[in-house]
Amino acid sequence: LRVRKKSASPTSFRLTEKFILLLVFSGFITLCFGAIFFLPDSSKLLSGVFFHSSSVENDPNPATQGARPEGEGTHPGRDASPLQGTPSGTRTPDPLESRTRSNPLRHHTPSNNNNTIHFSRINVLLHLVLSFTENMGTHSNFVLSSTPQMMKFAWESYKRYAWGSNELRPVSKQGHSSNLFGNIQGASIVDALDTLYMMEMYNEFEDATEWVEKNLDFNVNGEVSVFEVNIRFVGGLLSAYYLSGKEVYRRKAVELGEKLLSAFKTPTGIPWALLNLKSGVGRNWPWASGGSSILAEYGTLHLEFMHLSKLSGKPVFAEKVMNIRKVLNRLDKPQGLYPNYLNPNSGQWGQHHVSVGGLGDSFYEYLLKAWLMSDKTDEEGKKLYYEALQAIETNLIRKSSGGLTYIAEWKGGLLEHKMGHLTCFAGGMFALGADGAPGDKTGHQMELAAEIARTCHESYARTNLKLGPEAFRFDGGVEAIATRQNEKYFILRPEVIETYMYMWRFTHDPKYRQWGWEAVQALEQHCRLDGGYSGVRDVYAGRPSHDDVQQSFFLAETLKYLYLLFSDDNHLPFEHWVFNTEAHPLPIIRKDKTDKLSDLQ
Ligand code: DMJ
Repeated sequence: LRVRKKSASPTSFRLTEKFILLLVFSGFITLCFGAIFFLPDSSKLLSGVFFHSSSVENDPNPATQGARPEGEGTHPGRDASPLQGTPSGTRTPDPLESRTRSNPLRHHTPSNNNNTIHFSRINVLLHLVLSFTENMGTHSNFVLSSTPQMMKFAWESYKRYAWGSNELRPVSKQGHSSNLFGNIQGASIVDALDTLYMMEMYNEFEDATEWVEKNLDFNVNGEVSVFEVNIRFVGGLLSAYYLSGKEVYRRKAVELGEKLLSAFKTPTGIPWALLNLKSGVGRNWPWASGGSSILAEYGTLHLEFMHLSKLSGKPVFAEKVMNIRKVLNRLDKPQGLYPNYLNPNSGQWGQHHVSVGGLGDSFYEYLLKAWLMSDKTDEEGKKLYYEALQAIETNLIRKSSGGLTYIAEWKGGLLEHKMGHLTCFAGGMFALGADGAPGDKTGHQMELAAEIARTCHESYARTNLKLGPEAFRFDGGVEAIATRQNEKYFILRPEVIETYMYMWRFTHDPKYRQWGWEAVQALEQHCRLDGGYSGVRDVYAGRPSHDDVQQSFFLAETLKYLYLLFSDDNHLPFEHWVFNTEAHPLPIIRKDKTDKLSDLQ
């Protein structure tokens, strides 16, 4: 002991040790002086990162306090401008270029700088040191569970155990493929591309690009869901193209789109649900009301197909989806509602079941977004959306005795007082559409949106695991609770977080970030396993039983919407982008670009 004590004494330092100490000390002093003299510009940035301005102080969300900037990856460079090669050949400024390179969990943007506090250089330095040490300790849990960290873990787990398969089985640590994708592989890779890019995980994005170049193959003998392949693969490829400018993504998207065209070979042009990519033979789900096509499937092609026409210069894609509109316009709508089933041979409705959740949901979403994506030139899309919304409000939206607003399901005029997790996306949709609502209804639609968000939050809050059930009911004495065993599961779905994200963007009410943070904690606690993230079988159980699937939409949507919930508003701003139903951002097609597409609209 004595010997050690002696050797540690400063008086006993040897010359070389003294020299090293001097070097370190003088390095530190130089750093401080450098920072003091070069801080004017960075002080703004640092004040956003390390200090809480007034609005941050009001925010109770632990997620938003004391965040440190994520290490930035290396930008992979662009082959070309994301919007080059359009039919009109004019370059539209890349909306992404204008965004801040910000930490997803940082509140303040240059545009929010009114309330940025300007500190003296010395103060900035002092706070920098203090915040750094503070963050090292108290916020380590938070830093670990922040969204990019979650994405990194989900991605690396998939890469380690299931690379090239469609999805990951995180318990059995192997690949998984549902029958939705036929023999197409790599759903998680394509679905994750834009999330990786947005989170500046450029090395991972490059790995994914290499896989797409070498392995993504649509010449497969297998039957795919036209809807699923469109929203995940076509949507994912289009967004990857618009974000990165890499030609391979444009080429692959158009190649797949061309294959999907065979699905439209029906007497009415309403596409089949299923298609064999090799033979080009289509059919419908055997369970769907006498061979009907499904509203949410044939009604969720519009955004992607308009972009395919734009990027390929071929009007055929836009023609196919505009024809779907024509068929629908000719039909009578019971009470103004759109039934979930439509026979592609006869052009007549099947069973009169109506839903804003499964089987109906994204049809309504795409009416609104078709209008927004057309730079508000698609007046028909707008009219159809607001008319449909009116019919939904009259016939499906109800308030429980406990004061929770919900959207019921309609079966031939009778209401089933059940709301699906899928239906929870509608809060975000109502908020997104509120601004354009006719007849002074903006405020009303925002209220409706907020009420749906609250109800969906309650469906999470009333469970043991604090994750939402697949469906919850408002009958038999319960409110926002699943009563049937087969409705108690949670498969990492995004819709509730999607609504929080839209509500946050439009209201800046901190409760939406607080609710998002609750979801992050529940996901980390109950869904994160050694081998990735898994869904759970019963959200009311004391302990989670895992379903062993990391859904590709967890990477495409759930984590992306979480990231955007905690990002600056100018990160993929709504003035420039719309999200397809799988959360793949597509740029708005500007009306000043007169091309074939505008004619078709
Ligand atoms: C996603 O594939 C899409 O959001 C789709 O519109 C509905 N279902 C899943 C996620 O729950």
